[in-house]
Amino acid sequence: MGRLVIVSNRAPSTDGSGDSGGLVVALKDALSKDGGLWIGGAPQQSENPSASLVFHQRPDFEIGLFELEPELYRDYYLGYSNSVLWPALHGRVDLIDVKPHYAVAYREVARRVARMIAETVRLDDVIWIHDYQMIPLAHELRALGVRCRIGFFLHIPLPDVQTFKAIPEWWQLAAWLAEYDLIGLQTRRDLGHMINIFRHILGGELRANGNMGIKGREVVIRCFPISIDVTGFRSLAAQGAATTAPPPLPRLIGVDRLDYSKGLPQRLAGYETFLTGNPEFHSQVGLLQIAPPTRDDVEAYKEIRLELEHLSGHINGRFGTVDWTPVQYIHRALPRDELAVLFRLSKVGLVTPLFDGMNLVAKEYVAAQDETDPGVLILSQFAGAAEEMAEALIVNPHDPHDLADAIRTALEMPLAERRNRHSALYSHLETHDVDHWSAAFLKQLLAVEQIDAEWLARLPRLQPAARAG
Ligand code: GDG
Repeated sequence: MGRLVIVSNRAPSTDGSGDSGGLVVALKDALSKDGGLWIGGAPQQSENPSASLVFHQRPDFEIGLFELEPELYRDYYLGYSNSVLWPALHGRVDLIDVKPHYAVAYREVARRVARMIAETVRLDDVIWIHDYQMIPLAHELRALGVRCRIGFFLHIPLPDVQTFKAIPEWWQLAAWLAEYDLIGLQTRRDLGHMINIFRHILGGELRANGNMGIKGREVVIRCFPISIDVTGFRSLAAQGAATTAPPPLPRLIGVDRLDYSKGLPQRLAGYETFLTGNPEFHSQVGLLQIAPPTRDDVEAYKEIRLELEHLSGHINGRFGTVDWTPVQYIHRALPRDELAVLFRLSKVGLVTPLFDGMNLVAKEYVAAQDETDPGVLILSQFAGAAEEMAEALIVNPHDPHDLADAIRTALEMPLAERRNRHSALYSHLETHDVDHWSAAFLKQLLAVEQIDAEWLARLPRLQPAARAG
């Protein structure tokens, strides 16, 4: 194989700062082995963007930044990616903000980025494209004659076909996806939705080998549940906790980007129901919610922020005393090592999204625990992580009574049961960490047969006229 070429909306820093956690750690080894390249958006937009990638050599791998004009970036990123695709793929079609120029910008960015990639890739390179901001790239690259193997991983959920069709460009998106050699999804749930989308929209057929046959091409679709650096996070938590005093009261903790998909108002409603039905816990427990801002310029995010401020103020006003604040709400990002310690020193981890591709916080909470006296994870049935983490207390985030019961159960759970549940969760994570995830995806991508030039020339372009349903 040649180089591994990663493409994502944002590139890692050019000096290696801020690498801790996340994708960079996961992909570093694979990238440094064969002189890898990471292509991503420049941190700042530019009125005079370069027509080619701007390269930076780090000691471990090379970075190629694509620059965009501020207006184009806004329409592509805050517009189409985060006001159309993000809400739709999270099942919130009521929040979609359709503007035709958003879709134009999205396509234009993919065309430009594909041209920059085509200038630099070699035939034996393997291209791994990340997430919903970049869906048309394989289509654009093939149109430019790029024959490398191209894989795509969707970090967020894929909804059912009817919800998918609420996106005005639903046909086009399905056709773009069908041009990848490999599509990776987080869960079996999403894999099922991918199969149905290809079947109903493009007339695809599921083959015995699990691949989809779609009008003369074969697309490999598999699920690869993403994970974290389990042992690294565990050490971070253990080291920090050794010098940190535990909180005065048993603590419940939630850590989420302030996003409507994360179920924060529903979580507070469940906590309020718990406090209402269990007065003996008043002044005996506290909820710490950390919710750093994200995509502040999108209207729906301003609304969720106001709602959360209102609800936490309401609970504190209703139940708080001079000596007790039931909800501590922090609307700021904290350093990763502090988070790890906070997870370890919290009796209950609350992870209650309404729909989530995976949810790494669920895995971080488990990894951070002290195995001799572990806390309890309360996990939404709608987080992708629930497919792998059955030993958590699984809840329906829409039902405040279910959540309230789970909080009580978690706070009263005997040590032996906590240890059993934690041990099952941790042993799974230990063997299914982020290295396992990236290795599994790359192995599958390398197993795909490289397409030859003649085949690419003959490849029928999918046309809307070929709609099957
Ligand atoms: C997308 C998908 C999928 C949060 N607050 C702070 C902070 N965080 C960190 C967490 C965790 C990460 O951010 C959030 O990851 P999630 O997986 O929970 O959610 P998304 O950001 O929505 O990610 C998701 C993921 O992609 C990976 O494929 O699991 O389903 O939506 O690591 O700890 N980190 C720091 N300070 C904070 O205040 N340092």
